[in-house]
Amino acid sequence: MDVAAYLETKRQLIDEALEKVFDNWREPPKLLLDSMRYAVFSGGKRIRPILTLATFEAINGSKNRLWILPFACGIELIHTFSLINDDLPCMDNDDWRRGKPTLHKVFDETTAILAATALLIKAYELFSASEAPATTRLRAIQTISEVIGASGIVAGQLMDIKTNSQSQRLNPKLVSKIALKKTAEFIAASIKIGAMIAQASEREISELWRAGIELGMLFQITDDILDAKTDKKNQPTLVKLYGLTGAQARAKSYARNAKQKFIQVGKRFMPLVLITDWVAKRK
Ligand code: GRG
Repeated sequence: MDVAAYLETKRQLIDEALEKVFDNWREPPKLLLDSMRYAVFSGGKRIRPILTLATFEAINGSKNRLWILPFACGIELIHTFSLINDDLPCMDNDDWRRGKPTLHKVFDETTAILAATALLIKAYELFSASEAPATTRLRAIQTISEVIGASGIVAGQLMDIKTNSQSQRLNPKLVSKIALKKTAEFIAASIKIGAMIAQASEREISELWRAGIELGMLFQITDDILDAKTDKKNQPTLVKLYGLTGAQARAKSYARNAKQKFIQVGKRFMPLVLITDWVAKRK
């Protein structure tokens, strides 16, 4: 399988579904619509919804897409919500994202905050409207809420920001926990949601979660390695903690563990193994 072609096909599928979400959105003010569109269609890799779709299809094939696409789209909208917030002056204060000016720079902070909020709420509307059986749908919504809430991404962001502003020595446990909470659990949840909606067994769901955590840590450490050359911020990254060579060694080990775990769950999860390789090698 050509993984680059696979990712491109899935990215297009997600983009078409996201376009439909915007086309069917009933009459938001033009300013909100323009700002949400700017944030959502600005060149994201769509890795989280692709993982959701890839996991679902590994179990279920291409039938019942209307069960999973609302979850895949909602997950991307939540990711976009987090990036808009992350870039705000009161958070990371970034002027650029994906080589383009950040949302609050093109519009303003008020519009950016409102656009992000509307995207988060839309995600929950989409989840509720999935055609998956109600019990499964509710369990999936509970999972995503746990991962993004006060014990998840929000916690990771707070730890990150508060660690930035203190000039203390980096604490390995804390830096790893920030990566786990800000990034790895959301990646693992994107996979878990695909498995849950496909009605995988409890054993498969928990094994895929564990493999997803390894992939999520690989994703963050690779991000830190790629950012290391340009990073001028006082952020507690895994590269600052382990050094470049140490981080590269850890990346290899996360990739090995993730692939081993995906293969152990079953051969049908081979696309997730190939995506792991792609994440490890991305430039
Ligand atoms: C409740 C979701 C939520 C957020 C509120 C602002 C905030 C708290 C959290 C910030 C989380 C954050 C920005 C984590 C960084 C994760 C990360 C590695 C982002 C880059 O992901 P890519 O490479 O981005 O998938 P693209 O550009 O491809 O979409």
